[in-house]
Amino acid sequence: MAMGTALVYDEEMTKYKLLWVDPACKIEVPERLTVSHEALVLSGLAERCVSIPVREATDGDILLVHSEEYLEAVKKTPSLSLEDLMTFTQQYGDVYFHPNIYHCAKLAVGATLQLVDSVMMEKVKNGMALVRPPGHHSQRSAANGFCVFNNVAIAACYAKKNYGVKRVLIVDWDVHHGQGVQYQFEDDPSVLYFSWHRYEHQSYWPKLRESDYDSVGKDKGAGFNINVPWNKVGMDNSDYLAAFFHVLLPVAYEFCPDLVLVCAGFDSAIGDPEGHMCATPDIFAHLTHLLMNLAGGKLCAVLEGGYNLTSLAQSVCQTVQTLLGDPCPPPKELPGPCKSAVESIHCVRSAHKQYWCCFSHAADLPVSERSTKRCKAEEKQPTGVEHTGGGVQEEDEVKGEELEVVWPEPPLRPAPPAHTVVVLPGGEAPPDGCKPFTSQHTPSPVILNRLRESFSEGSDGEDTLTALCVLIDLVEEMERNKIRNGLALVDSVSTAMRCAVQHAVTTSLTNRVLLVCVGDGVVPAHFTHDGKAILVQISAKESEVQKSKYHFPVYLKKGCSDVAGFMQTVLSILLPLAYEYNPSLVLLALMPHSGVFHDAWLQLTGLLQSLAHGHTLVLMQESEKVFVNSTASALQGNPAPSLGPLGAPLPEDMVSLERLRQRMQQDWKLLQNTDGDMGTKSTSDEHR
Ligand code: Q9C
Ligand code: ZN
Repeated sequence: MAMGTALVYDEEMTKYKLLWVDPACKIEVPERLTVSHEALVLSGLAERCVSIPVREATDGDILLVHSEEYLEAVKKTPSLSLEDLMTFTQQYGDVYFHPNIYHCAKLAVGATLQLVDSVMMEKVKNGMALVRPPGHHSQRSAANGFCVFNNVAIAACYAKKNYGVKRVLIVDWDVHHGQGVQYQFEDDPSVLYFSWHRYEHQSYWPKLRESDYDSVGKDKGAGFNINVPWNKVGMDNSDYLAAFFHVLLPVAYEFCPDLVLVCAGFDSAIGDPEGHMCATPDIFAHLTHLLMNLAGGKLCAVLEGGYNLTSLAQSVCQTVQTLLGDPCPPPKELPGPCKSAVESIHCVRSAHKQYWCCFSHAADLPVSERSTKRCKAEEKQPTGVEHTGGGVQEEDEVKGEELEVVWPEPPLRPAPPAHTVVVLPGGEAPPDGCKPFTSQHTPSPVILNRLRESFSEGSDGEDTLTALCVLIDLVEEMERNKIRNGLALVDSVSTAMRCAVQHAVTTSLTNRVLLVCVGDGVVPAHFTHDGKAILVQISAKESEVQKSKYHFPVYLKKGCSDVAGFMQTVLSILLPLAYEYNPSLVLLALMPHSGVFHDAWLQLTGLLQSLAHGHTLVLMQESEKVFVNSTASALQGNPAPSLGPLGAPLPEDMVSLERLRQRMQQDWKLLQNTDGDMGTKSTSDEHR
């Protein structure tokens, strides 16, 4: 299995800049690259990466996307006079040329291709390329939006050509629409392009009709272009996560890419003078993590925009640190998406419901809202005034004065000294890279007594007690951040779970436990009454009733064995719930004979690692021994295998999941994906 994270960078790409006065271009400065790289070095992240040299792209590479005429024209720019450079520049929008930019643009493409090579040849697991100029706005025969060659579009073509990659997912989290990427792959079903972007009903640059949600792709590529237009500024962590849970991730899993490319622009983060959004740099840890179990972990992030140097550098570090496998910082305060974001998400889902099974039961649009552009433009309010924090109003910009936006530094993300420990019945060898866990402490008499009272019904009383003591000790070591993950093979999942959660909620350290049970079996739900624990059980038992406000039985007709229904549950119900709950510990239980598809279980295990500082305790019934090695591997951050393109979940499951989601969205705002009367209005809407 490939290991390590590549970092592709060369200082040469800082050696061009704007040589004349142009307010539209003055934010694109060499320091964008130097501060990002410097931050990686100072934080110690750079030296943990595998450093990969850049190269110059060849003409052949560039011609994968661009026309010969355009390439020849750009080739001449190094010898142009300043005046001729300015004239040459004027034929394009929001871009500038410099005598050295052609050289840098070749390095930017070459750096991206070096990254793709390292990942595809399994020299590394994943990586990031820090490049200038960016790429996603450039088109077959045009420079645009600071971009000269389309680095990521070229990379997708290159991967298809050189590595036989069948499906590429491009995630464009830059705040601008990468129209260059959209144009390149519009009719191509082998490349799925997802972009969210500041749009404001077509009033924000590049002001294109085709950036709206109803541009879904053409001909064979219909359904493979996904635009999420943000019609307000100030979108925050909740809005971004909602777009991932309710749009990108379900489609991405259904599509099943062989490679994920990220147009990693950080102008979508707080403080950016272009984006005016409010998402904090730590959100990129989560966006990255949520993509890391696709394509067997083959993920290449390539820098695009990002113009607030502080926000940019922090966001780059968050991304790289996640690629390296450090625990994600828990996202705090997720009030749910704002009304405008829900509306955009609703529109995208309905525009794509004919193309993707995961949206087959998505709500239709009210007839009056076929186009957000047409319908909303009239009722449009002055931009930004509803938002606080990130919004800088037009007048301020005219005066040339940006209000200073401040936010706390992202928290540190220390990795515990021990990564994954296992508790196996006597004599079993621990899986690769795991230490067997042995109790360091003898349990206090208080604990022993409590255990004896609650758990010694069985015949082998003392043995059970000893085993439970070990589990309790393990939970405590995880709470102390001495150990990241644990995996225990137990003779009764149900008892072990009851014991672990009871202990966790009675200690002062852990106040929120997320319990996830996969498969049928009696699971005690009484400890969920006060919200100190919440329980999600995915099973085939229809009779299961909700026992408390914090108990969520999810019924699937064929139980966990239906991969599509299982993943739909995980992505659109469990993850948003889990993120909003923000657990301090995750207990993941594999019930006997759950029937869960092995790789789907591993996907779940991997995905849950972004919560609770990465602390998951997995409890598995002894009969499920064949899952031990692979589960331990997933806990250690190794990407789960791809599931293959997913088919349709059973229609009746889709109906019941949708009903459950609608019920839950009253209390859990991150589950909202539908605007209008069927959904409840978010309480956080008023100030937006
Ligand atoms: N105030 C990238 O982020 N200027 N390009 C818009 C509106 C163009 C951004 C001016 C911004 C281009 C890669
Ligand atoms: Zn941008």
